[in-house]
Amino acid sequence: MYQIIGTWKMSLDGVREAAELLRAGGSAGDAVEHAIVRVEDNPDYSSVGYGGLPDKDGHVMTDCAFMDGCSLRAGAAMSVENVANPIRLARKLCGRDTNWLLAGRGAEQAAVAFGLQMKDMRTEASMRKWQAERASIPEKLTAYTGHDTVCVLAVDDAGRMVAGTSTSGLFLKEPGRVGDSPVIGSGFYCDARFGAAAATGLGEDIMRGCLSYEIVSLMRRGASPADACREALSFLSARKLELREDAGSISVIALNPQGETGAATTLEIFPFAAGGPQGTGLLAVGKDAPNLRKVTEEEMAEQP
Ligand code: SD4
Repeated sequence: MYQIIGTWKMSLDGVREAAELLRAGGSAGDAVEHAIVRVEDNPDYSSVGYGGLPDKDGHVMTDCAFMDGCSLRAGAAMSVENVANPIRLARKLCGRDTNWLLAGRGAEQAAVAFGLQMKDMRTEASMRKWQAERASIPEKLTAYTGHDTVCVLAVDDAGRMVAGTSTSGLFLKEPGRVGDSPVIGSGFYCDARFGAAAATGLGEDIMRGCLSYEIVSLMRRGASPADACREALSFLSARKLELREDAGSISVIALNPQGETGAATTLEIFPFAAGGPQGTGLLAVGKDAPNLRKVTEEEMAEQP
């Protein structure tokens, strides 16, 4: 049974349209690409794609990934500038035997060779914010509030399963800084036999727990997507607390071949969009409310 989920309220419109594609017999890959492109193209979302917030030097540098769970192949790119839709680049790279994870100039050259649209990803608003805040960069950079990386997982009626991610990373990050989103096993993982998972939040912390692989591995051993998300995240949080660190800002989502979904978070509330034969809507979990629930109209209005 087809199903698609995407992180944060910002993915809701794209997930709704992508669910329609899946209902009409479209592939999981097309659905994931469609849902992510919708967020990348929207300049109101300052953590992804066009209008993303720049690094310390004023460059909008994006990271992205696409993984096909049937072939276990992935494509990903990091520190990429001026590629209009990074997810399309990741998808084009997926399927190669070698050279499927590219960085910087090489990734941009590949995008041009694939004939992908190139575009200045800076907007007046993103540059205004950079101008205003670049003189006072906080010592400890934090994840965005209420929105972050767009991660989309989908399974279609033919059993194909795909994971995709796209982000412009931390605002005011050091040039060359890369988070979890293009790193296989950390920001995303997908094996069509067992399930798919992806993460959003502070990449430096997510990578320390290789969270997405861990979640898929728990599903391989029989856990439901919800239990796998909770177990993997609470293990990392507990480990960080043991090390006298806070639990950090991390949220994860998962999907299994039966179309069951799950999520877990260290935040008060983590909303995500879900679309399937029953319709599309916004669900949420919270650190103290781990069971999946529908987001109320009131909460919906408060989400960026
Ligand atoms: C990263 N998880 O680069 C991504 C997105 C982000 O605050 O900006 N997090 O770490």
